[in-house]
Amino acid sequence: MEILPEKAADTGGRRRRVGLIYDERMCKHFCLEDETHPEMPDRILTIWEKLQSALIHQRCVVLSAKEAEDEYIAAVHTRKHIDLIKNISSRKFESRRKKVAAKFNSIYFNEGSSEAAYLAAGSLLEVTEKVAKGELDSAFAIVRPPGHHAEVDKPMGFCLYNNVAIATKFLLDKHELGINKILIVDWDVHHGNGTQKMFWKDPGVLFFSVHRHEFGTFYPASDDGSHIMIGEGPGAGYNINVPWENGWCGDADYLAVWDHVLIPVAKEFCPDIVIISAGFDAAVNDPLGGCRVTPYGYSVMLKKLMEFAQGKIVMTLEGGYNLDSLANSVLACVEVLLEDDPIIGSSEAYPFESTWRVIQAVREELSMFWPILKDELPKELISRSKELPIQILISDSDVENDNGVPVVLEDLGNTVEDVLQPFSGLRIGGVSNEVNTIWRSALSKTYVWYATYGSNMWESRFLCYIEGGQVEGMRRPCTGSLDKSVPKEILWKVVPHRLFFGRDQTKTWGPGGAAFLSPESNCQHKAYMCLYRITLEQFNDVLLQENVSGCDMSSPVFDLTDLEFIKEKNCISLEILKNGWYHNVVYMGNENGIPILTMTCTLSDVENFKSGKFPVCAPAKEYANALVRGLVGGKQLSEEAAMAYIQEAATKPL
Ligand code: Q9C
Ligand code: ZN
Repeated sequence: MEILPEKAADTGGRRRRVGLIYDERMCKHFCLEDETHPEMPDRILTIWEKLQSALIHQRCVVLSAKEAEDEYIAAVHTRKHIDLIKNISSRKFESRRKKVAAKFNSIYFNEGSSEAAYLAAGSLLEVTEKVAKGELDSAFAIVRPPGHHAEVDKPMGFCLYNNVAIATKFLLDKHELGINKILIVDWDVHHGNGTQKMFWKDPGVLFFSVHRHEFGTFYPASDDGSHIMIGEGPGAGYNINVPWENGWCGDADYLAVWDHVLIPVAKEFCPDIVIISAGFDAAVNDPLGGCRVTPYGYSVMLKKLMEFAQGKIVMTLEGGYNLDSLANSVLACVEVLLEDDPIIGSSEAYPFESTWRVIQAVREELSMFWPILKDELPKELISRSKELPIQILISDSDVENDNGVPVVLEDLGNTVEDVLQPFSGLRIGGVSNEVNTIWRSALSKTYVWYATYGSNMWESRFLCYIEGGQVEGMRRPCTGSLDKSVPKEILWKVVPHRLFFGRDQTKTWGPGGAAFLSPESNCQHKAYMCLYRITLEQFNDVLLQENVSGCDMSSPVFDLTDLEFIKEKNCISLEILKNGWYHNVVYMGNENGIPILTMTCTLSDVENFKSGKFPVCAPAKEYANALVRGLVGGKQLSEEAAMAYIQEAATKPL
C-alpha cells in the first residue's frame, strides 16, 4: 500500500475549479459498417454517466462544447485536410465517404464526423484557454474522435483533427497568455505520431509519449515511436519516447518511467502548463492495448504531474476501448483533479526487466540534453523485476488468417499472440512446469538435421534461434532455445527444389519477401541448403520462433510420432501452427542415419503464390544480404554467384 502525499497546487484552501466538457453531439460520429467498432459513441456516454452517478459533475465546472474555428485548426493542419474534414459529412460526399475513408489508415466517416471533429477540437480549446488564464485550475475534456494519430495532412488511427496539437499551438500563438513551455504527456497505449511530428523542432513543447512499440510492430507500426526519436534542431531533446518491448505493462512499469524519466525531466523543463493526451487503452482489460494499468495507477501518474505548472493540467480523451475500465479510470483521474487529499491504493511492486532496459536506453539517449538522466540507476533498483506471465516466442513470419490476409497482431486483442518477448532469461514453457521437462528430455535425445534455405543459412543468424540475440539487419532480438548448445555438425546440400520469395514483409527483416522452398521436388531446380544437426527439442523451439504461436509448450509441436509420420508421408502441416508461414515440416531423407527436416509452406500455399492470392515479392536488401552471407560464409558460392542465385529465384516465374 502506498499513500501519496498531497503536494500539488496550493489553492490556498479554496476548492479546486475543475472544468468538465462533454456534448452528446460527439456521439453522432460512428462507424456505419461496424457498430462494434472500438471507437464508438458509448465511450464518452459511459464516462459521462459514470461521472454523473458519482455526482462528480456537481463538483466541477461543466462547460458547453464549442466547435473549433478553422483559424486555429489551420495552425497545425493543411487546408486540404481541413476541407476534407469539413466536407466529409455533407450530403454531396455521401456516396464517396466510404471510399475516401479507405484511403486512410484506420479511419471511418459518417454524416456526424465533421461536427464531432470540430466539437472535439473546440472543446479542448475552450478548457485549455480557461486553464491557461487561471479561470480553471484544471480540466478534463471528454471528447471524441481522438486526435493524437492525426497528422498535418491526414486523419489516421481513429483520429480526425489533432485536438492536442491544435490546443498547444493555440496557447503558444496567443502570447498574452504567457505560456511559453508546454509539457504534453501522451499516455495512450499507442504512440502519438501526429503530435510528435507537429512539434518535432519546437523546444517550447516537450512531447513525452509512453507506448507499446515492440520494435516497431505495434500500431502505428513504425520507427517513429522509437526512443532514438528525440526531436531535431532547436527541438532536439524535447521529444521523449518510451517504447515498451512487450504488452502486459502495468502500474509499476508506468510509475518507474514516471520516477526515472518523466518527472526528473519535467522538473528541469518547468512547464507553464501540462496537457495530457489521456488515452486509457493501456488500462487493464482494454481489448486493443494488452496492458494492465489500474485506475489507481492512472491516479498516481496524474498526481505526480500536478506538482508542475501550479497544477495547470488539461486532460483530453484519446483512446480507451473497454467501457468499464475507461469510465473507472477517468473517474479516478477527475477525483485527483478535484481532491486535495492524498490518494491511497496499491499495485504490483515491480516493473518488467524489459522496462528497466527501456528506461536505461531512454535515459542514455537523452542524457546529453537532460543532465539529471546521466546518473546510473542503482543496481539494487533495477535488479528487482516481475516476470512475464506466459512464454511466447518471437516469430519471423507474420500471422495470417484463413483467407491468407495478414492479421495485424493488435487485432487479436489481448491474446497471447499479441505479446512477444525478446528476453534472454528464457521462460519457454511458461511459469515452471515439470510436464514440459518430460517431453523436452525425451526429444533432447533425438537428433535431426534442420535444413535451412533462407537467412538461417547464415550461421550467426541461425544461432540467434538457439542462443538468443540479434544480428545485423534484424529488427529485433530472438529468444533462443531453452537448450542453448550449438549445433553438433553443419553440412551443405544442393536439393532439387524450387526456391522463391513471397509475402510483403517480415517482422524480423522489414519490407520485402521471405524465402520459401517448394515442398515438391523437381529435377529442374537447384536450391542450396545448410543443414544443422540439432536435437528435436531444439527443432521445436526453432519451429515456434519461425511461426508466431500462442502455444504454451506444455507439449511439443513436432514430436517422435510426427517424425515417424513424415518419414512415411514426407510432410506434415502442423495444425497448431496453421497461421504461420512455415507450418509445413518436410522430410528430405537421411544423412548418416539422421533425418533431414525443413520447414516451408504447403503445396496449397504454393498454388496461392502462383495464382497471386499470396504476394510473391523480391527479398528486401537486408534479407538478401543475410542469404548471401550464409552462402559465402558457408563457402558455397562467391558473393557474385550468391547474388545471381537469389536474383534468379526472385525473378523466375513460379
Ligand atoms: N488492422 C487510438 O487509440 N488499429 N487509436 C488498427 C488495423 C488502430 C488506435 C488495426 C488503432 C488506433 C486513438
Ligand atoms: Zn490508443
